[in-house]
Amino acid sequence: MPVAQPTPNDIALMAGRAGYVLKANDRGRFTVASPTLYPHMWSWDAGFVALGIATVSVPRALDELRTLLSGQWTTGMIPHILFHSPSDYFPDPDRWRTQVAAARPVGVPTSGITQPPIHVVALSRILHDARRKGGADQELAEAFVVETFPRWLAWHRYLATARDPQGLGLVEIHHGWESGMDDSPRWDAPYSRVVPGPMPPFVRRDLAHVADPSQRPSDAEYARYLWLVEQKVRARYDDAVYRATGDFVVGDVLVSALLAASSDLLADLGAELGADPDGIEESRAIARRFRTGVLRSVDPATDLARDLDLRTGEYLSVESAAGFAPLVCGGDDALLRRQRDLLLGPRWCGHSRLRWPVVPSVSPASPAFRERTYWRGPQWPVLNWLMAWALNRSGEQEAANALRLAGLAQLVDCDFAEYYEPLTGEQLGSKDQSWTAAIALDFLAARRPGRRRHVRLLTAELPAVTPAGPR
Ligand code: 9WN
Repeated sequence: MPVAQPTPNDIALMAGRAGYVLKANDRGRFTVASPTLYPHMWSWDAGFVALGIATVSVPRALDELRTLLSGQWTTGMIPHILFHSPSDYFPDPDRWRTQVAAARPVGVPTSGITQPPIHVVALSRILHDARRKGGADQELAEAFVVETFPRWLAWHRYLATARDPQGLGLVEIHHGWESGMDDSPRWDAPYSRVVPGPMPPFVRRDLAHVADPSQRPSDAEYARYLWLVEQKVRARYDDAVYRATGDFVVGDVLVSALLAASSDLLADLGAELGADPDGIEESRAIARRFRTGVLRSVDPATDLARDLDLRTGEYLSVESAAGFAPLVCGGDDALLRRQRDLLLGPRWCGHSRLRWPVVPSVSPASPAFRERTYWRGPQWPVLNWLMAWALNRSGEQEAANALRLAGLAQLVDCDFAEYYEPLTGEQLGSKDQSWTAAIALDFLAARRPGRRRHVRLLTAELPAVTPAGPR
């Protein structure tokens, strides 16, 4: 079904409203993931937020990443939440009890687990914007890359060593939250072996912020999530101790693909700006190893990458969007073309029942598909952005643009929901979600190699509109 194009008025409104959402969620030097449900700084949200803000302000985008780095542990780990002030979000710092870990940062309470390494992807987008603008923005961004190169490398090195001690080329996650896709069916088999033991009682607070509890993970799932937190605390957040004692240890293909892509980019940025040659070589080696791990996991029967349950040694075959990890890390052109066709075809974005031809979190043709439940089927605009970014980077501009146009059409209501019901287009979860607004800004300001238009026209007929006022 052809996508109805937003009108010029829609586009101007969307740009203005997206900027307004990000401004309203701005807390000075960081942005809350959403005003109600997620009133803190989340790690991968911050990456998307920073690249969206960069379309408006390069210095503010860099501040976002600098604030995130203030939470980095001495192991190199970037934690998944930085808690700058008290709130009703649960689990809170009292539950994470990261004071048991010697590696925690001083100055800001954090959680004790990770999220996907999108940050250097964001940094490269910010640098691109800064160079297009030139002058002080360019100087600032280049100096930031040089200054923070060792910090990003330490983050990637942490994932490549503490989280892949056997050198499998797959980053090991210790909690579904580390994948960013909390209740994805990817994790059903490993979670079925997580049996909560004795732990302090808890009251969920997320349900107070959504209209319908069925959009969120169930209570049984939450008990498992909190049990894994308990196991991390008992291991004092030591990865080797957790590996020996914890219930959930899985090699995640999308995290691995992002590590490979981010490491490629970090090496390129470092080479351009004169970073330490050993660091550049280390980065390239990380990229090679994790690209190999991802490609090795591909199921020849489906052409999708598979997570590896490291407790059982079994690959996990689920038709989730993470299966497109090879698009993100590249390395096999023939597979890339097959994945492109699969993604745009009838099992995925081209499925006849979809309201918008936008990447769903799980294939609507899969028995695991649930159209209203969190990461079990709904469309997450950031995931669509990621696939569009990956296609674009691989030279698949037409396919990338198809996802981009459909993604913009989906957001035309300007509510910037956390996720969308894929069959009806209904908004689900939180409204005014920062990363959704951020990727809208980025989509509106789509880049062309070597230059960047103020707004890439949705159709050749539409006039150009600058997303955040005149430059
Ligand atoms: C737990 C903030 C985060 C996203 C995740 C998304 C959701 C948290 C939650 O919200 O996770 O980290 O409480 O459900 O699954 O991807 O980063 O937007």
